[in-house]
Amino acid sequence: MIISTTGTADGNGTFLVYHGPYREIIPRMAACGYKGVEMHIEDSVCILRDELWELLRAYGMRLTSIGTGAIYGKRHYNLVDSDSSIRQAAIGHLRHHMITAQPDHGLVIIGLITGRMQDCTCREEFFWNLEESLYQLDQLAESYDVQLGFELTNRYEREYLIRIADGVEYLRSHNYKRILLHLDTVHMNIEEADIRQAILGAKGYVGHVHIADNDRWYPGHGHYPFLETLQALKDIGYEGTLALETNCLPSEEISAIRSLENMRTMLGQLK
Ligand code: LER
Ligand code: MN
Repeated sequence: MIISTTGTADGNGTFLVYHGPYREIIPRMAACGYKGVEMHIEDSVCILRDELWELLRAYGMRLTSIGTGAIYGKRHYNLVDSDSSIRQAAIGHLRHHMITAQPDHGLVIIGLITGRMQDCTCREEFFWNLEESLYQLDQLAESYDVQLGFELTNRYEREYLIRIADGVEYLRSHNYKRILLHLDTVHMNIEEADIRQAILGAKGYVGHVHIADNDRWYPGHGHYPFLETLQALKDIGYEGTLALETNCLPSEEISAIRSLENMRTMLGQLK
């Protein structure tokens, strides 16, 4: 499993570790010992992709994943909206993130940009629009040779597809080639009755994992059962990214250092 830190050049993003221009934060991530990064990008059209890629190469870092949720708050782009032009705007927007992710065949996150019940008229429309949008995104992901991670979020952020078992059933009943589930320890902590069993039931369906303690601080700060989660992920053969979607408290440096130390220690304790 690859440990990634998180960063953004967009000036927002409460639950991210590094904030600032790429030329400043990528060297700091590498100096701390990270080899992977999940960048949260508001709009891939507005970034200097070449500069980002030059810096990643120069510092031996891999762009494992791209966080995409900011645009739901900013422009309300989403995949389930009753207005098809909004759905198409969201798909076009995610296509540009796929281009950013392409050199490392990274994973583009479909989390908050999924949208909510309030964006359409009824449950049937939610699932109908979601299915159609995800098929379009799946084809695009295949053509760009990147992955998509459908993030299961908690009940306060979405009405449907919040538990792992529901996500597995959804993917089983669709024939997506590039979409897997994206788990997040904060959401699992709220929604799963038995985290180990839930993960064991998702064998073959997990594509990405967000790591943060129950209070969104670095792992080890709170009471989330990381060893159980990491052992279950190992037991299902998960070899993907563990991306630290934590806040930067008490400071960027302490959050980044403790996250890496604690994750390495726990990964070393797995059977
Ligand atoms: C996005 O990855 C996520 O987990 C959200 O809950 C953050 O608000
Ligand atoms: Mn998350």
